Amino acid sequence: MITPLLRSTRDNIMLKIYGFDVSPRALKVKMCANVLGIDYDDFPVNLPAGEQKTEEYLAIHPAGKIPAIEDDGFILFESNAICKYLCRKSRSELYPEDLFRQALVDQWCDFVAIHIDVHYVSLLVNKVFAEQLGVEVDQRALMERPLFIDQYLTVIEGQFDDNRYLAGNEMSVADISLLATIDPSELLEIDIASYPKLNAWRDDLRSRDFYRKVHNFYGESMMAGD
Ligand SMILES: N[C@@H](CCC(=O)N[C@@H](CS)C(=O)NCC(=O)O)C(=O)O
Repeated sequence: MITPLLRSTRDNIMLKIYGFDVSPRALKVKMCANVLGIDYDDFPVNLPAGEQKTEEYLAIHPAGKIPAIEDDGFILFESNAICKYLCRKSRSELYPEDLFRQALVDQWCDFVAIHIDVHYVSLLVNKVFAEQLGVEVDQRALMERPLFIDQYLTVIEGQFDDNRYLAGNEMSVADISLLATIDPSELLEIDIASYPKLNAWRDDLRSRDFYRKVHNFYGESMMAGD
């Protein structure tokens, strides 16, 4: 059954997040709202049921993708753009105003999106959700994606040699982006422990409230595998 969209369950909440629980990109937006202390209404869009392609949802995202937000009537999509918007709205240093620091945060957000996120999502689709989504398993993706992931997680591991966080010694929205992107690692049999500095950074962030609040699907899977 299609969930009714555009109807808030709580009238006093301005921010609506359209997402899907197993989407790392949607979890990223929720983690970001949590860090910033922004209350939101969760609007699940059922991807396997095709809810993202309904006329009602296409009015929010013309390509029928999640996540998207509606903030007091302002509609925005693309998870990184949403997180940066929420940070700027909250005047948070998670997206610093300083020209150089902001450029580095942008650099790492783009790096994660272009070189890591796409490979994780392809693995997620092919290894876990192909049947549910009714798509044929791409065997080449199953072979190649882990190699790309290793190549680029090795770069991230090197970045933690001299930095506590991804874009320097202060936590930024780039950390939230990476944390959400690699959230399904256990499910995908990607051994984060083989990147010790990345692993320690991840353990630290996963112990925090903003993460634990969205820690449901993957969390349960990870615990089952622990
Ligand atoms: N670059 C976008 C990716 C959005 C995206 O592709 N979302 C996927 C789920 S993670 C989706 O909505 N897929 C549904 C479809 O393509 O029908 C972002 O970061 O927000």
